[in-house]
Amino acid sequence: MFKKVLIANRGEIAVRLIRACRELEIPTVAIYSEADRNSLHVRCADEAYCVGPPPSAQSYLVIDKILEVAEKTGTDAIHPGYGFLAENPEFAKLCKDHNITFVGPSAEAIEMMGHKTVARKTMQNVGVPVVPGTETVDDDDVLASRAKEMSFPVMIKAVAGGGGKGMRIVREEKEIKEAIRAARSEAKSSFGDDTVYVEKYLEEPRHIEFQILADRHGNVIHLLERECSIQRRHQKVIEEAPSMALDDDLREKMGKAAVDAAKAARYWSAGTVEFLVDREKNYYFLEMNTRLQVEHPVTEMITGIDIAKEMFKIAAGEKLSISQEDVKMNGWAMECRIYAEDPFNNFLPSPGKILTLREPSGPGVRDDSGVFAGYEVPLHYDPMISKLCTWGGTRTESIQRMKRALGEYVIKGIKTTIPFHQRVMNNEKFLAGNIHTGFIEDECIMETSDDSEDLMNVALVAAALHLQRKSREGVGTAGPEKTGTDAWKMMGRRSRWVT
Ligand code: MV4
Repeated sequence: MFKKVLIANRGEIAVRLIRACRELEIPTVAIYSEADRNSLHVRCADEAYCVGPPPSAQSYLVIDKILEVAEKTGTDAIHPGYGFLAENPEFAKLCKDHNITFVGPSAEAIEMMGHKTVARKTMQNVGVPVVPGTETVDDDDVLASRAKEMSFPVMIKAVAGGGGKGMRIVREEKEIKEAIRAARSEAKSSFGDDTVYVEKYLEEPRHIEFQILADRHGNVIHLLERECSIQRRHQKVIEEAPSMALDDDLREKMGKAAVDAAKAARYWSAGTVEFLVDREKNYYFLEMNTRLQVEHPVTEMITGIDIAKEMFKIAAGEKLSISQEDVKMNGWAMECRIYAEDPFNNFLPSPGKILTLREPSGPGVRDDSGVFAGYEVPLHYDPMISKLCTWGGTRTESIQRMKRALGEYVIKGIKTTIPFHQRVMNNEKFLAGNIHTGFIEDECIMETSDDSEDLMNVALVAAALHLQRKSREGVGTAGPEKTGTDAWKMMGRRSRWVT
């Protein structure tokens, strides 16, 4: 096993990984920015080093600085968590060059899955269904005519994309040219690559993903599915496992497809294969996330497998100790992501000092938190402060426990999304399991404010966040995982708010 592990991340996921290391009896090194000097992950780690000023581009994303800390502390492995450098193939390669184990997949697997059409082709070659679509086409006129042949609606996607950027839905022929131009331009500025292709657009799909574990000896298993259809502006907000949409037959088929996908990529480590599932229960490969995901706890709760610990064991060269037959589905788990945002004011970020904190506990409750009473939530990063998860023998019990736990949760000093979750937990369609990726927009869970002063605040924070993001999302570095507020998107997408 490793002598010492550096956690190249912050917040709740850094704390989660330090806990895994403590159980494995591996000493840990934390890194932090000047804004995170007093944060929980710094307190939990055995050692901690400052790597720069608050902006991520000057701290959590500075590879040289992180490797320098690793070398001076005698670290032999680095876990990147999610976001930041987790899906940066260059970082994975540089770790290897420095004789430090990257606790994740190979640089080659990250790179391949980061390119949408290359990933699609790899899946097609092994018989995993993908959404009908084109290859990359450089000429706008040729791409437009391919789209017409496919029939509308279609979706234009950036090959370097992910999480909704560089994507455009096109419903009519007359919109196609402009949409291609817009998608290319957004892709160019976000990813430094304006290559796009076209897919058939699926209406109201479910987003179902399979957790996989693979060792460095070619063994691959899946740990069942998670239902991630409850999203707001491409950020997941509630996840559950298993999914109401799958029966045993479909679960087995999709699980096998996920394992085939990982094998085709010569994948090792923990990873997630995402699918879209349509109303007719057809499933299509969407993308593969080559990292530990935010929502991994719900899978841990229904399988009893500690995914974070497994990642370290796999990285150290151990063979998987579990076979597919050992993976048993037990009960039902839910996750509510708690953000420091004001749900009554367009989910405006609500940084500030936490004055009072009482975290829920009791039967079936797990709260993976990155905060404590007296902590000041900084404005520089993703505002997710904790992940409240509940387990129950049935979906109903899991929801009852979630309602109970949300009611127990006391956070004073900042606004949080707890009231939003309480509404979803009482929504009839949610309770019936009748959900899809447009659920939140369709159900109007929160009334939005029309007060002009509120709107001005939204616009100001949006502008500040936009500048901050622009400065940190350097070309070629994977951006933070999509857990943060996308307030800046309101400027473009909800014209009503900026009129
Ligand atoms: C789609 C789609 C419908 N049809 N592709 C959004 C994020 C990116 N990873 C892929 N996304 C989508 N791709 C086709 N051909 C609908 C979405 C989508 C979505 C997917 C997963 C979760 C939430 C979503 C919300 C809106 C759109």
